[in-house]
Amino acid sequence: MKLYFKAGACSLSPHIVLHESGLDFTVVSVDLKTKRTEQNEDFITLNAKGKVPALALDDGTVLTETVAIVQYIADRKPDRQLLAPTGCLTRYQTLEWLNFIATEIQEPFYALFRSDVPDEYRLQVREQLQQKFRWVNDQIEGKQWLMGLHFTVADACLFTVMRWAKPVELALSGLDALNGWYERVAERPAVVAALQGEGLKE
Ligand SMILES: N[C@@H](CCC(=O)N[C@@H](CS)C(=O)NCC(=O)O)C(=O)O
Repeated sequence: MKLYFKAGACSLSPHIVLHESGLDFTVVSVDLKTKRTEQNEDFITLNAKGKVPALALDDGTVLTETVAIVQYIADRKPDRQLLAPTGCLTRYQTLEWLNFIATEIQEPFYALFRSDVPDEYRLQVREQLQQKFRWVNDQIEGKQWLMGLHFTVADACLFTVMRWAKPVELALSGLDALNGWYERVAERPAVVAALQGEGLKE
């Protein structure tokens, strides 16, 4: 399997999950401006949406969309308990988190990275994101991971988008449960390996 990524982007989520899974994979970085890979391939021919992450499977199939990719990887290695089996309520509760993170946190965040967004809208997004992170903080209170005892794909995805708070100076101070959880995630060997693989950590 080959993961197409951009350092620190949403592709970090499947990158973490791949390391957690123990599956064999390689990574290829993509220049999102030129849409060319580090091997000078035309990324658009691989993923017409022009976005990372994209996961090229060994048979040539290309899977896109973070939420789909992390589930696919987790299901390839059920023993790692990154996602509960089909039919288990906890699976759907983890998917509830994945959808919330993708639609309520990841998508709105993009407005804060764009220069063509009116300041008023940007301010509104910042306040809404802070409110959502406060809600997440309350959910994590007293738990080791989002789903309790097991680190899941949802932790990988939340960690990835929470990393974006720093570059846009979104204050998350005082959210002790959330910040404690973030530190625990950051210490996981798979997370350290993914960050190193993207040149984000020595
Ligand atoms: N819905 C997609 C969104 C992917 C996405 O927006 N990726 C960003 C990086 S985080 C990207 O590649 N942007 C490049 C562009 O919009 O041209 C997912 O969750 O995988």
